[in-house]
Amino acid sequence: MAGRELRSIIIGAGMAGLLAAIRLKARGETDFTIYEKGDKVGGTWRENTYPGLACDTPAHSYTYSFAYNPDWSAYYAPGPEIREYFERVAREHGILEHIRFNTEVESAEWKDGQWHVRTRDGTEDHAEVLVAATGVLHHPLIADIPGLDTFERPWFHSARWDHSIPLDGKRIGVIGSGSTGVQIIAALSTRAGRLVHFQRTAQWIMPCPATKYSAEERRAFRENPALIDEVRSGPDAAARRARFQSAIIDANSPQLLEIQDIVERNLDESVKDPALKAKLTPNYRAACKRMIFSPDYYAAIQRPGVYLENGEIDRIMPKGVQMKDGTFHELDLLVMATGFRVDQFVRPMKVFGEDGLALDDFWAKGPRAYYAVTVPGFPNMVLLNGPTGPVGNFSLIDVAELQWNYFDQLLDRVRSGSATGVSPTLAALERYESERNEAARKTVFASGCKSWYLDANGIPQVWPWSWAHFTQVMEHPCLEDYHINTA
Ligand code: NA7
Repeated sequence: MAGRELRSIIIGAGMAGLLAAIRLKARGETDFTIYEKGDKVGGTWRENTYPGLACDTPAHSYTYSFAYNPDWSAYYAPGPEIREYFERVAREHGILEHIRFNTEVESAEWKDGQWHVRTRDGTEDHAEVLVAATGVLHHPLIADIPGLDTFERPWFHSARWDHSIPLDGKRIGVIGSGSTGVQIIAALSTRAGRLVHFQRTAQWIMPCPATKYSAEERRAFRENPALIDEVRSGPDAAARRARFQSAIIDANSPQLLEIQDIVERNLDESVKDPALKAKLTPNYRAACKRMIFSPDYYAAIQRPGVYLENGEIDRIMPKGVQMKDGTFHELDLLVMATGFRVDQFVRPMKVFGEDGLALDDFWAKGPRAYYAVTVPGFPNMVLLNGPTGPVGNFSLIDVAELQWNYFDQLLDRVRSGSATGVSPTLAALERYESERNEAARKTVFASGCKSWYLDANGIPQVWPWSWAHFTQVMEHPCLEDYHINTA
């Protein structure tokens, strides 16, 4: 749709922020600035540099639809390669010159039909459109374990890896058995002198191929992009997605039983020692927590010098970790692979919408957004990969692309001059939330485990319906559910 060009402010130069910028540029809107608090693009792929870092979504699916990458080295791409991909795409699309690096946004306020943004260094800027592309798994959660402040040796969170600390031959402890902890253990199992994996909760592990693409395969991908389409959405991918989404929606589905069977067999075939197998066996259903994909964790945990500690930690002492049963693990390095505070989204940034409404107040009971993208009282603001979007081994790039297409259509109202601001009605959000909460209670995520998907009341804060339903609602916004402000 033709119309006047809008100015946009994008917060964050990770996968979603770059996507918004590229999409704006593609439609000829070049009046935008990305504020990025770090010194490089890539978001989570810039912040996480731990050994073993990889994406558990197949590389060709974790790729923008408009920027295929025939050169992925493996079916599951290593983290540094993904970071380089985002750097290259940003460069090739001329986005770097729009980014203000090392500039953290402090506040954003909607006033007189504009977003007024202030950065920590005192810069003020304004625009009609605000894109919050601030990421989800972003604020490290440091386990609240007594005595951490007394530990005399190096320790850090997995997303703050200090590469100056030696690893080879050292006694290393890793707390946490999510995707991160599992990848770190697999990577360090051949390097550490002694490696202790502190596991509070066992995890189901999906076997996956450690396939590396040969030069020939990469050439074939380059010459024939249909082969990339095949990996992204061919029959195998479609079947996997269909199985997974049926399992999510219905905790009693045959598809979930099939997944359960695969993970149980994986454990059975990979671990023969009954005591170790018992420690590694979760007491909840597969896919209740985010499924872990690993080709090598079970082999790693059985290597000489690697120990699985599933006892209760009593406290951290100056030289190691003291267990409640009296065991003491002396360590040279302690890694907290303890996850992230996932309820923050755009915060700690202060955002004020119409009539000074503070997002913090609107979200007092938890982050909410209509169809996971827009918030009542906050016109022309989009949350990419915001609260209640699809999670659980779907490609967040696909999610963000669909969300952007949806929001872009809302902006057409502003571009055409028929509106100054567009935001969902409170009634629409409440209807969405009530239906979503009801459906969320029936998902596998609510089938009896703790995970970062759950809110304080134990209700999964995620998309509880099918992927097809998500793509369908993202196709066109229902304008009756929106307030259209006119000047
Ligand atoms: P996760 O998946 O949130 O995992 C965090 C892990 O840390 C998990 O095993 C937790 O055990 C453990 N944890 C947290 N606090 C403690 C304390 N106090 N004591 C012991 N263990 C603790 O984070 P990841 O970084 O692994 O993965 C995040 C996402 O990144 C992942 O889902 C993918 O999307 C990519 P718990 O299970 O709660 O008992």
